[in-house]
Amino acid sequence: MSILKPLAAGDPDPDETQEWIDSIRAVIRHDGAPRAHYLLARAADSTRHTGEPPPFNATTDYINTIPVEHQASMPGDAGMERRIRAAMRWNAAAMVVRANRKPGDLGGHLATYASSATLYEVGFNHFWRTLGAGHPGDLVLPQGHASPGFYARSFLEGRFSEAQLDLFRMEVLGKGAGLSSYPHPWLMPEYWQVATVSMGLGPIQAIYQAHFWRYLEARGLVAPSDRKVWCFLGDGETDEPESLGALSLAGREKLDNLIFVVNCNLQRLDGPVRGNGKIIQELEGVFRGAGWNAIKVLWGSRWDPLLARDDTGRLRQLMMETVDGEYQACKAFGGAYTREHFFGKYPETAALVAAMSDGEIGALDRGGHDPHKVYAAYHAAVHARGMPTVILAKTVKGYGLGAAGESQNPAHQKKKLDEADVRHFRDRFRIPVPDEALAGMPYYHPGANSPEVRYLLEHRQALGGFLPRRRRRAQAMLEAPPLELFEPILKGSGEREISTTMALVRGVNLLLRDKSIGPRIVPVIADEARTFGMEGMFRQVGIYAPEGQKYRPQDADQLMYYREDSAGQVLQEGITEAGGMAAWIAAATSYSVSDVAMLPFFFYYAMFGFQRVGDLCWAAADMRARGFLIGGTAGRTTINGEGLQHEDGHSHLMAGAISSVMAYDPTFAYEVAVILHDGVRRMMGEQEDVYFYLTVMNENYAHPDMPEGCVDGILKGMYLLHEGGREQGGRRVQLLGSGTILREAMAAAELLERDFGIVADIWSCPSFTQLRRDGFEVERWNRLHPAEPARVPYIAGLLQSHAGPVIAATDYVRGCVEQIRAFLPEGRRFTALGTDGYGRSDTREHLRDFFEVDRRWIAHAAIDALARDGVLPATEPARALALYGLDPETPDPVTR
Ligand SMILES: Cc1ncc(C[n+]2csc(CCOP(=O)(O)OP(=O)(O)O)c2C)c(N)n1
Ligand SMILES: [Mg+2]
Repeated sequence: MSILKPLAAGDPDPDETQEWIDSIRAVIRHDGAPRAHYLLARAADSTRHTGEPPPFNATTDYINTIPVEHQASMPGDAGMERRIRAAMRWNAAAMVVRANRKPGDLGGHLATYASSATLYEVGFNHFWRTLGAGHPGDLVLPQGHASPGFYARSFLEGRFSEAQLDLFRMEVLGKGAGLSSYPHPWLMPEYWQVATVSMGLGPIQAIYQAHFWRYLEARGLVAPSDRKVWCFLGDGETDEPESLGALSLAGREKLDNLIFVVNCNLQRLDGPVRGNGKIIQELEGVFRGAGWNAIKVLWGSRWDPLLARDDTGRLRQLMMETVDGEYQACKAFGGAYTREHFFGKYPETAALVAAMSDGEIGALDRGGHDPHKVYAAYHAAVHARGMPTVILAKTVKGYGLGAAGESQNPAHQKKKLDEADVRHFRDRFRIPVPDEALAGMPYYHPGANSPEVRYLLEHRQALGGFLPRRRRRAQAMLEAPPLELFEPILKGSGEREISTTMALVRGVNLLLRDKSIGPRIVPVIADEARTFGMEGMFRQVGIYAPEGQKYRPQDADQLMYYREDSAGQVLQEGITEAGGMAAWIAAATSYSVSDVAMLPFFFYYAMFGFQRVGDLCWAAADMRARGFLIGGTAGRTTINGEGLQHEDGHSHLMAGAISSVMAYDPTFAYEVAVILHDGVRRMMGEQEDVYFYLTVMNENYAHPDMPEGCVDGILKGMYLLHEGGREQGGRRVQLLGSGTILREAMAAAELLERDFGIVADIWSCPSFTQLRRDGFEVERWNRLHPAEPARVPYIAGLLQSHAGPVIAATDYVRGCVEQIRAFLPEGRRFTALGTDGYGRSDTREHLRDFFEVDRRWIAHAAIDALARDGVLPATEPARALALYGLDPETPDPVTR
């Protein structure tokens, strides 16, 4: 038990220290470790009252957390696993090296998987269960750039051919058989389950997956199980705020279905992660502080005898005081260097290795490369109860690459090996590739019937089958409700003035009552429910709280009190859009990950969606997420008092950049109903891999009944809302709008008629994005089919029979309506109005004047267009400016 011996250095009275340790050991022997912990905690407490800083330390010695005598021993054949691992290392490297010998600079990574092969292989052989008949499956989130290792395993398993390995990063040439650079369910929909390569998104998603699984269990939607989320991340990756930002949720909710494995190779892309410090100690403190079970796997088994002989405590002292930059140098320069610069620092430590050769010193492996140590840590992790576990595994970046990259600063970007490097690699891992074949770095497969492959397959069979494997559709088909379900919002509001936000919340409430879809709805909120008028849901369906409600809420006597419930349906994630989005993704991919299709609605405030968490929005699409994102109280002039950094004038451009996002900006309640219905139909009924984005606003006005025959147009993005009468002398214009600004266009039509005798047709355009998509599709088809009759873009078809210039205005930047310019009927004049520039606070009226999107500016733009077309005398625009009080010298809003 040398680890309990006191460190001599800095200890003024080692004997006294030893006495204390002996008595604690006696307590452990007689009453168990929990009692010993209790006594120590009370003793430490009593020191806090002395005025000295608290003595408690969140970190422990720089040695393995699990002592040798408590290590679970690894079943199976360690020699066999070593040979299999070697083959995977080789093939993973061969894939990258071969790819980079082809023209095209395909890139790829050697060093990351080289450092983490053991971490993955112990999981594959002994722990990770596949989704399938007997088990709901563990979910493994790999480090994205370790993907060659996954492909290498699948190759040995017979899932991929050599030809496919040669299509690594050649997905175009591969025509569906190529292997994607990183985990991408969009590109390999039956293989990868998650998209993780954007640093930080894996960890935060993992936490919310584990959280969401508990939610599904608590709500009785899945049976409780022992399935786990395993998330691999790099030590450099922990710099990302998303990586560590949600740790406290996992600690607070005691998510013992969650295991993080941090591959601590001490390096990131450019160099050391913490050259002057110790990343593992830093992380240990952070995770422990957040309520995690932290297991350090620092040293391989060959260190055990040295530590056992460390009677003076010098070795542990040395381990603690050596910084990561030095550890890296030891691995880069080898045994002789390590003897001199590490062990040589103290006579006691030099003596410990005096009888060892330099080769033996060099072979003192780090813990993350020792399957026995890794197994013991995983074993402890899956058996931990009441807290999530992090395994901090110390590894070597580029392990085995030797001079070509092992522990070298540029290792991350190493993707080529020359023949000498290849030979070294082959020899180190004893790969049976003959000298004469080395130059081509051929793949190595021991044969489908080899003991290695049989071993591999048997172990996977015992764990349910191959991994990764992705389910494309939930097995159970759900019936989407008919449009009539939304009857109350399809018909007009009469005199009552409501907002589209209210209409939407009403729609979600109607869905909540639907027998088939209702239980699948997941309202996700980042502390803005009251903003959207959704507080009624608190009482109605409850807020998910794993421990129920242990207090009497302040508003308990109110009808709509703050009700927390262990089976609550609302996910109130607190003020974290990243957390809300990660929870939404977990729900939106639950059809695949858990075979339970859910329909999440994430309501976020203003521009804190695509702008704030755009990378997660992208990952969601990549993962074929299905659900609704709701940009609540949106628009640059409609959330009038909020000013810059709130008012959203551009999210539709961002949403429109993601092909599987259907983005809408409705004006009327019935439009909301039609879009909602279509989303539920497509995503839940048809199980289509799309997601919907709606912006809804907080301006109250009366909503009309749904006009006949507009459903299709709403969904396509445009329909005729009001047909003007007959015009005279070509005095006709087409006014287009969306959101609340459509109502300004309607008002502009009245001004035009009254003041200038101009007739306007009014078009509601809930989605300029959809109009643009249709336009591009038609344009491309026409280009590729020159001999066939040309097709007409949807918008051009609508406007062909409606003469006059087109004026389009919304509460978003001009680029938003600009999307349709190319698809208008030939020669049609077009004016785009929008809210470009920085937001600011004022009344809606003032803001719409400022951004030049109110009825007067729209009317003036129409008159200007007609004058340019020669329909109106050239003096009319000036008359309009004067009549409507528009100052031609007012500075452009984008400059202010
Ligand atoms: C958000 C984001 N920024 C940058 C990158 C580019 N990148 C890929 S790997 C890497 C270094 C990773 O270092 P570490 O997390 O320590 O992983 P290791 O390869 O050392 O295991 C970087 C910067 C990325 N993938 N995602
Ligand atoms: Mg690293």
